[in-house]
Amino acid sequence: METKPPTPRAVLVGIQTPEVDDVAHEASLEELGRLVKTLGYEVVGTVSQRREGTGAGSLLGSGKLAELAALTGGTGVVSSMAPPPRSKARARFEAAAEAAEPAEADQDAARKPEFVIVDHELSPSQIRNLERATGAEVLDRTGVIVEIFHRHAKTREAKLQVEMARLKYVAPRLRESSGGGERRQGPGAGESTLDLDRRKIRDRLAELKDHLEAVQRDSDHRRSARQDQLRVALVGYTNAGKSSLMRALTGSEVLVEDKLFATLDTTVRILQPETRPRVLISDTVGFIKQLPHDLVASFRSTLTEALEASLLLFVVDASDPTYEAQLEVTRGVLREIGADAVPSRLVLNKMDRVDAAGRAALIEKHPDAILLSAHAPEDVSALRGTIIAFFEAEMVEDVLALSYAQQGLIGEIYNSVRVLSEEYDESGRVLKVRGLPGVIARLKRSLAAS
Ligand SMILES: Nc1nc2c(ncn2[C@@H]2O[C@H](COP(=O)(O)OP(=O)(O)OP(=O)(O)O)[C@@H](O)[C@H]2O)c(=O)[nH]1
Ligand SMILES: [Mg+2]
Repeated sequence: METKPPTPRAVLVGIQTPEVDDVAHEASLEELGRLVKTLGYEVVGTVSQRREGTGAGSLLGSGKLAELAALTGGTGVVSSMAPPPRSKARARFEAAAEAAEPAEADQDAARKPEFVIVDHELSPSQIRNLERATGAEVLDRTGVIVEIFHRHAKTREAKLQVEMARLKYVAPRLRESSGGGERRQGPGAGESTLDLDRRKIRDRLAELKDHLEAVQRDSDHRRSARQDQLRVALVGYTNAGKSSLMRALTGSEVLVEDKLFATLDTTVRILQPETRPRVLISDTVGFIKQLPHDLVASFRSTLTEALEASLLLFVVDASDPTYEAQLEVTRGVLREIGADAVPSRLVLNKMDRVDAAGRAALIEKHPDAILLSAHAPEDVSALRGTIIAFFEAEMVEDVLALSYAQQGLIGEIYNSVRVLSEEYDESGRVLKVRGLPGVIARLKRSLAAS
């Protein structure tokens, strides 16, 4: 008989520190819930507490900790005994997942959550303490995001990058497996199993780094081939609708999903209907608050794509009450990598979900923004017009002279600038062209050199 392993259950935990207001706190937990669902877990409860900070050894006060432990079936106390005890719920869950036995319906309803998911970055000892008190497995926000990236990575580059970020996340959180500080015999003698695991991780990281560099040399090559083209990058918070716009603008079949981090790889497509010169649109990985630093750094190809674009479209889900905070996260990450010098336009998406009063308020707050819905063809075609007008305004007219020996360059010229007229004289062809100044300068250089 076909049986599915039971859906893991999770309790969310959030601390509301004094600088965080109620709306932001709620939104953050809601977003964590969506991240957890993206992982395929079911959220069965939330425990939240106001505290001065998130640094306490067991994160929560003892009363709240007991409340959480009551949900997960743990003891509620942080005993100093290693390893952390497993709750009956978690043991049953693991046994069921292994045997893939159908869980009885009533037993399933009574199943306690096997995961505690905390909306903050935790230290390894906080994770250990919470696991001891709850008997559940504890993941923090970073752990969840790293896990999602791990599952969604498709291309070789993304996979390598995510494995590196994951190892960097895991390494400091490794704990002694049962048997504690036992010493090994033979090669590596004198190292504890923990040291050995850490050494393996270091070796693996070095290996990954080499692979990654090779893959990136390749993609740098492809990118530099696109260097002089008219390029637009769609950037923004996860789930804002970047891939939907990409699809609508380019007629491509990129993945659109109501999931966080549906896109992990940069894709580049031509704006349709095609223009001359043509415009390339790139879709990029979404951002999220507290995006782990290693992951930001590792998404080099996305970020480079943004840095090298002539125009950034900041896509925002305007129907989300926290859209401004989301926009700030996006701006912050791009500022960090120096992409704030690239010209940009704000695109307020999902306007079909915003009422008239909301629309008026958005216009007042962001008078220069483009308001649209990625699902409305007339909006998308207006955006296409805006993109074309942007490049049109940057373009200049100039004259290129080709000798008869240089006719081989004609294809490249037609691809990178618009040819307004062609004339022939005794020395060759004279083209009147319109294009970006940088592109024309490069064409002149290659004509002079050939
Ligand atoms: N109502 C409405 N929904 C939209 C609009 N644009 C996108 N969506 C929906 O929003 C969800 C996310 O869209 P995506 O295009 O995958 O978002 P993304 O920005 O690429 O997300 P990531 O790849 O996760 O960063 C999907 O369910 C889309 O159908 C819109 O204009 N209106
Ligand atoms: Mg996407």
